[in-house]
Amino acid sequence: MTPTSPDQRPASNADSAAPSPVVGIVMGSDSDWPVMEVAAQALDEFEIPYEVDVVSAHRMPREMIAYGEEAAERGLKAIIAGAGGAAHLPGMLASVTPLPVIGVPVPLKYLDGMDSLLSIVQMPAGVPVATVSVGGARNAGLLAARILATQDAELLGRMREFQQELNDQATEKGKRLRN
Ligand code: RP5
Repeated sequence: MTPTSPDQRPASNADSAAPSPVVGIVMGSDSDWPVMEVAAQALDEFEIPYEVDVVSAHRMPREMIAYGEEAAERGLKAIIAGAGGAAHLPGMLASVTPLPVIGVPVPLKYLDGMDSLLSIVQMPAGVPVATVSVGGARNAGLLAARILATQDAELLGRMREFQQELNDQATEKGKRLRN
């Protein structure tokens, strides 16, 4: 993965003529973006409009709560939240929004991302966060696409095609190994 400067980070893939964002990609710091950008890429592949922002649970708690409280009314259907270390952002957002929240444990310099993973995955009953693997932002994007596809037959069809491509690629790799 080629790290992208925060300056190159898109605030959204939706231009003024495009539909409003339906997925919010948020993170605790712009330093999370090199890990999180592949979630945005996955949504781009499925032409799903999204927005991107930094909403730190610890450094800007009031803004973080407001983001979670307003997300559904603003038209978002799912939130992808990435954070590292004491990664409380996904869980805190899940506590104030009725939307599905997908948590991405961002690995930092120490502890190999185990701190981030355990902070995100170990939620109390009643407040779910769908946690992907450490650094698994692409799967977070794909999971958001699947959530949206439950209400969108055309998107569901494209997800099936994507799965077939994965199957074809794996089959081809096996063929090359056997020959
Ligand atoms: C977390 O602290 C962020 O999600 C980030 O992973 C980590 C470090 O943030 P910076 O010090 O790089 O801004 O809240």
